[in-house]
Amino acid sequence: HPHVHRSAAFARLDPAVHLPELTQLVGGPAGVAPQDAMDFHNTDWQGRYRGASSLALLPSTPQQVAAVLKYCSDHQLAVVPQGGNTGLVGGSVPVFDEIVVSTARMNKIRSFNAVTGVLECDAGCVLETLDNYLLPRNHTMPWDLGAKGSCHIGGNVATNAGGLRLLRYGSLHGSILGLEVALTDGSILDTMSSLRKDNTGYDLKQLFIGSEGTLGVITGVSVLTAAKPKSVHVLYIGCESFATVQTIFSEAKQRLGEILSACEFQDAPSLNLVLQYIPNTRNPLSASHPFYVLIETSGSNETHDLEKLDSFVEFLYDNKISSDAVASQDISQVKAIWQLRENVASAMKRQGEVWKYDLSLPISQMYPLVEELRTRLPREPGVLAVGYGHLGDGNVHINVVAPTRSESVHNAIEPFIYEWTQKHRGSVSAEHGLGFTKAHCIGYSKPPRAISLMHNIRSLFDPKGILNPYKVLPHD
Ligand code: FAD
Ligand code: 2HG
Ligand code: ZN
Repeated sequence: HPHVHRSAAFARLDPAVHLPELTQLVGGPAGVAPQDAMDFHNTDWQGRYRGASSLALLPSTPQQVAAVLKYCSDHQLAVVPQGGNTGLVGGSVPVFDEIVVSTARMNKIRSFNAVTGVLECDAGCVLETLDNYLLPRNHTMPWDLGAKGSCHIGGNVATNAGGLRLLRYGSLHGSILGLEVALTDGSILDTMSSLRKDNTGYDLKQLFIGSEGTLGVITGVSVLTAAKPKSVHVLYIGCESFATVQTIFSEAKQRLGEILSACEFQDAPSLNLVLQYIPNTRNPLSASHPFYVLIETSGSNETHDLEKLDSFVEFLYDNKISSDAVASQDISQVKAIWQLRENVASAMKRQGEVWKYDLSLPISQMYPLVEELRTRLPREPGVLAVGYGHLGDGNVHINVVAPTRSESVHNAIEPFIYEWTQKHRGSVSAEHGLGFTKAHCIGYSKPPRAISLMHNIRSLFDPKGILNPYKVLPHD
């Protein structure tokens, strides 16, 4: 990391002194990850960052987490909170020798109320495991993402993950009813609650949603789950232009109304990479198109939903908005179509080195940016830009891939892409957070006064600055 130096403020782990004491705080050797697991804990999902930590702790209770944080704070040892380690901005792995504190062993469901839909669980529960628990109980998680098989609910909260259901259920700021958080002073902040309404003072839990491990370690989560929809359908639509993509979104809102539950888009190069790298995928349409829109409907009455969907497709055909659309016929086709969109990130990774941008922009500006970016990129074999994302949420993912990490590609993209986003009053991180990759980019989306208040809040919760150093906020 040429632009970051290890802070001299931090102590180095002394295996003779710190290790036995920390091992005791996590209840013995079972609370310490084996050495052969350190490669996993040190390396991010993209394989872009590799830390040099020699210790990952696996506490099994909130009390253990709090004790570890107090010990590390007292001994000036830096810490990285880690969930499923699927984050995309280098926030979940050590930059240098920080101690990893993982939620992997805190994975119990605490309670579920089938009347209110409130689920309380440990922070280390895997998102998909929670959904599989809820489905037979006629409920579902109010968010979903491609990383569901590995990401932890604590990590989702810490990143304020967006994902594929935000259009329907809103952000985690609404779905999370309470949190339990271990703090660096050794205390546990208990705001676990099943109340939807509670205006008693400042809503402190909101601060931890999207705090990316800089304010405390989330150990417990209370979430308002959703009723499981009885009828779910997916429509995959081929489009000839990005103007058509926008028309489809606005018509879908009008014509599908309350059953519209997701609206995603992807361009042809992003679909082609999925078809190339992900086994058992195929384009379900009769031809290739420059753009594809994925629409999901979720409702409670199959006949009613199908009637609406059919007439929506008819509308698209009659008005020559698209001439090529396919609707899922059963739940396996729903999944197969979602795979085409969910697997873009995995397919990109197999193609080469990837630069990722996760922008909120006015919808009309999303694709013009991709096109302008393409004109700037070096005309070299294997250099490619793709655009896709959460159309309905105003969130575009722009990924550039090249055969190797290259200065000329990097300089063609940055700072251009950030300046462009700032000019259009967008956000340089819509849903992935700032982490390590984008800690220096916050100024493109937030004014100096906001950033200085964030520094103040951070030092209130973490006066020694041990939590996820070098991440989220600019540092010297
Ligand atoms: P980690 O990666 O382990 O950590 C992420 C950050 O949170 C780090 O800064 C870490 O320090 C902190 N953290 C983790 N756990 C805690 C805790 N208990 N307390 C305090 N801090 C903690 N994101 C989206 O928003 N939408 C998507 O659609 C989406 N799709 C994805 C698809 C794929 C294939 C992948 C690989 C990632 C995707 N992501 C998406 C990125 C997303 O941020 C993560 O997948 C997820 O929210 C992180 O959860 P995690 O448990 O893996 O956290
Ligand atoms: C998605 O929506 C994820 O597929 C990943 O947020 C986006 O990898 C990316 O850029
Ligand atoms: Zn996304």
